Amino acid sequence: MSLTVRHVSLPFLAPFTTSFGTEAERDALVLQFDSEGVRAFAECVTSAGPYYSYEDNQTALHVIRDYLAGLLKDNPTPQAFSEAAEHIRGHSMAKAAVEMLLWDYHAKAKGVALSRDLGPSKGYADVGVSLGIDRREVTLKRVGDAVKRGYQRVKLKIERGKEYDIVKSVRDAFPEIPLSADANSCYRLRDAPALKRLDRFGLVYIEQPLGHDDLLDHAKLARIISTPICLDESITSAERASQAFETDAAEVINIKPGRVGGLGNSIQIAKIAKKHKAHVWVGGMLETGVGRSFNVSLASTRLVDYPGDTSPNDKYYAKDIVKNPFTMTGGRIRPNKSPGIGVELDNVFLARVTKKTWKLL
Ligand code: OSB
Ligand code: MG
Repeated sequence: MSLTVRHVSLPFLAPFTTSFGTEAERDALVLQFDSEGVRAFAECVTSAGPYYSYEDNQTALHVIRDYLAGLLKDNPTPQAFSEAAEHIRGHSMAKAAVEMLLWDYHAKAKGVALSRDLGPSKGYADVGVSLGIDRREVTLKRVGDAVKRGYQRVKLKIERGKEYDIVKSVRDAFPEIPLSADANSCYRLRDAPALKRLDRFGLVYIEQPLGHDDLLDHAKLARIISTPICLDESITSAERASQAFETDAAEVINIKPGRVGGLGNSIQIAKIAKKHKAHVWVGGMLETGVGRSFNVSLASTRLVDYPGDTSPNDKYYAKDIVKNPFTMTGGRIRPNKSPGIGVELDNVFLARVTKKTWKLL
């Protein structure tokens, strides 16, 4: 049995800017687990610094090495692992990386595709695009290209004070497209008037306008604006999802398996949303082909009803670490059919982009 973690650095085709900063490359931790002749992979969604969340690559590596790796003996099921890891507070991204490693492991051991193992499947994921903050002309060009490529929804990253102009420009040029805006937590409740001005643009939702761990002020904001609220950062567990719906803080949740502790919790959150007649979609963290394959599998389950941020690999990278990147037709991506996540690693390229390797088991 062995557990290997690689720090992989892959340059983006273009830097990605959100209200919390700009990233020029994906600094990913890629996990590899070998046991009883089965080789599994997963990706931790943390990045170099603690900006989207308090977790970053260093905290994740620490938690995986010092607390989670030891729980892998006897190849536990993802559910058994999550129960064993419950006494460790927080660190959902580190836990999710190991939980997903076990989903891939057990799906491969059984010889079934992960997308089948996750429950009833649509057979495809509905795909939208997330566009980083950029100059107006660049954004308008990107939206036009996205519409031409068949994306089913366009999400614009917004920043405080500049939201009205960018959303208006895009809406004026594309009156009909399903459009959303993601603030990544850059507003406070006192900014409600600026957010209310966006109501006129008919956004399908506004994503995480307020505090990264807030529910209460989102519930207050929901009574002021007519645009539905989608929560991302604030939803770190199934309990938080229930609380968000019970308090009417959100009508939509962006599920990122990495943020909520893994695929088991993701499915639970999707079921909770269904019970509340709310909507869910699968988000992204600019993952390499490894992390992307988990997101696409989850997004193709019947429980997920809105288009997600699971663009094909070539939106992000000139070359990815997998040999079989996803392709999109008609705004849909089909999950891989071979066992587990079904990606084939390009080992030569992987070695070239690996900055450091740790043997944890
Ligand atoms: O808030 O959804 C977000 C990227 C990095 C961190 C946070 C977010 C995002 C994205 C991009 O919106 C989604 C993707 O294309 O992977
Ligand atoms: Mg978001």
